[in-house]
Amino acid sequence: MGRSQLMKPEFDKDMVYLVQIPRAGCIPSLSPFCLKLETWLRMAGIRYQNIDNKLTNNSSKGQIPFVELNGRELNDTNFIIGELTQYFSRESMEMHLNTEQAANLHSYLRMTEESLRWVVVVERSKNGEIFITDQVGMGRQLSCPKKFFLRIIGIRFLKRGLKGSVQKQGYGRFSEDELNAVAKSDLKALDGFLGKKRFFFGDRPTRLDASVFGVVGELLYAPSSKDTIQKFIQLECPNLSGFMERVKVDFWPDWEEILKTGAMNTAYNDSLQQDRGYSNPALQDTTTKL
Ligand SMILES: N[C@@H](CCC(=O)N[C@@H](CS)C(=O)NCC(=O)O)C(=O)O
Repeated sequence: MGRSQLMKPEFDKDMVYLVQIPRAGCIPSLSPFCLKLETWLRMAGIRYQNIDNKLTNNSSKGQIPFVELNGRELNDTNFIIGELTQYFSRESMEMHLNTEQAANLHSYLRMTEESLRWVVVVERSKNGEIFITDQVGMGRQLSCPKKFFLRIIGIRFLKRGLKGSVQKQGYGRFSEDELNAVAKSDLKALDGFLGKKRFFFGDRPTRLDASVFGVVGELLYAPSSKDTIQKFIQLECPNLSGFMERVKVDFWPDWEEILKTGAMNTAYNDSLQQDRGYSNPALQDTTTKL
C-alpha cells in the first residue's frame, strides 16, 4: 500500500531517512534491497537515520525500502542511489570507471537484482515463516497483536503472494536442481568477475558492491530450507565469500549489536553525522565539502 503522508514530517535538513522493515535476528534486514541501500549509504558516508516501517508503511510505489530527503520521497534503490549521488556529490564513487567497466557494472547489477534476487524470493515463498520468528526473524520487533495476526493469517498471504510472483517471473516453476543451477551460475559469475580484487572495480566500492552484498547476504546469512547454496558460496566461491566478510567488517562494525538488540540506529549512524566517508579514501575529499 502506498502512502500520501511523510514518515518524517519534521525532518532535519539533508538527513536521509531510510524507511525499511524491522531488524531481524540473523541479518540486519531480511530484505535484500534494504540491506543493499543501507550498505550503499555506509559506503558513501552519507548521514542517514533508519525508520522502522513496522511492516506497514511502503513507498508510494508500494515497495520498501524508500527514502525521505528534505520532505521528499525517493523510491526504488537504483533511482535513490542516482539522486543521492547527485545531491551529495558522490560521483567520485563511480567516476573512475571506464566505458567497459560501467557496462559490466550495469550487467552484473541486473544479473544480481533480476536473476539471483529471485532465488531469494523462491526460498522465502517456501520458508517465509522465518520472517516472524524471534530467533532469526523480526518477531522480537513486532507488537504482540501484529505478531499474532502474522502468525495466524499474514504469513499465509505473504507466502501466497510470493509464490504468485515467482510463478509469474518463472523461477518458481523450476525444480530444486534447476533453481540451484541458476543460483550457482550467477554466483560463479560474480566470484569470477570479482577475482582477487577488494571490491568489484578495485579498491573503491560502487553500487554493485552494495547490491551484491544485499542479495548474496540473504543467501549466506539467513537460514534457508536447505543449505546447498550457502555451502556453495562458502566452499566454491572463495572470492565472493571473502568479499562478504570484508564488507561486513568494513561497513557493518555494528552487525552483531544490531542482531542482538534489534536497534534500527546505532553509534555508527552518529559517526556518519560527522560526514566521514567510512573506509573509503576516494570519498574523503567530497565528504569534507558537505
Ligand atoms: N526495484 C526495487 C525492488 C524493491 C523490492 O522488490 N522490495 C521488496 C522487498 S525486498 C518489496 O517491497 N516487495 C513487496 C512488493 O513488491 O509488493 C528497488 O530496487 O527498490
